[in-house]
Amino acid sequence: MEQGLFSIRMRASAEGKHISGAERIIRREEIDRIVSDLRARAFSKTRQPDRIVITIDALPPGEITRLSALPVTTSPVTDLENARAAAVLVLQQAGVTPAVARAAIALLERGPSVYGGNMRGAVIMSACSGRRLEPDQERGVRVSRFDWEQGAMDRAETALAAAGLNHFRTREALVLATKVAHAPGVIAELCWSDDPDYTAGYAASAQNGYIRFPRLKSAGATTGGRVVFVQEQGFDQQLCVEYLERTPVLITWDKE
Ligand code: WAQ
Ligand code: MG
Repeated sequence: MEQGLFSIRMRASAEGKHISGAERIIRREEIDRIVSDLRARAFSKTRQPDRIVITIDALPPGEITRLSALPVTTSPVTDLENARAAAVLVLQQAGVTPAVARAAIALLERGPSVYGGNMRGAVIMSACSGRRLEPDQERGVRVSRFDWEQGAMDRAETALAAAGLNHFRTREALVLATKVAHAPGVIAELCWSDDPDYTAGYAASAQNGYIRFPRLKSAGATTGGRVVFVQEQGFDQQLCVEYLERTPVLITWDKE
């Protein structure tokens, strides 16, 4: 039994449009420091927010799920078309039909919202039929309530830096991908950023780990997102979404 952990989440927006968000799972004595970090982060983007919401919820006492961070591999493929073809192969190995993997790439390229453009959350896609299964196809499913376990972020940062991976986006994407890879019904995930300056993406699964591709989209492209592939047969949407949005998960770093 564990007590005293809090979920803290920040959302910054301007004129109703989302600018940035971040979240942590922390101890009570860390609240002041993290509120200050998140506030600084909200103001760190070029676009200044006119609204910042910071929410703090005590996590119900009880066991917290701990998962070991997925192993990270960087693909040597650096040209866009070959990287996408390699990502399709990685997803296929995890059980995604190749045509579905290609459709997911085309969807992120176009902007995955049903109205076009980016989503705040993830698409949930049947790995065999390509059918979209998320409840809201404009917003998507927002993965929440996950963080590094205390001390794990520093160890991960050191180890990833030794492999040449210094960007905070890599560390953040790895924790999210580790939570997602263990969701009920999920077999794989595909992601690349919507940030025009950040071309890296990944294909992740519990089976094959986190495979990074330094270039999964063209520089300057403003569309991106996340597609979570699920086994459609017997898929329990409510259970999966509840886990992604609400189950607190701490990620450990047990590697060198
Ligand atoms: N839950 C679900 N979907 C999310 C979440 C979340 N918590 N956060 C972001 N997304 C979706 C949303 O559609 C965004 O538009 C999209 O993902 C991209 O978000 O170097 O930086 O924060 O190994 O721009 C991947 C490669 C970087 C990192 C991903 O994503 C690496 C990245 P971004
Ligand atoms: Mg972004």
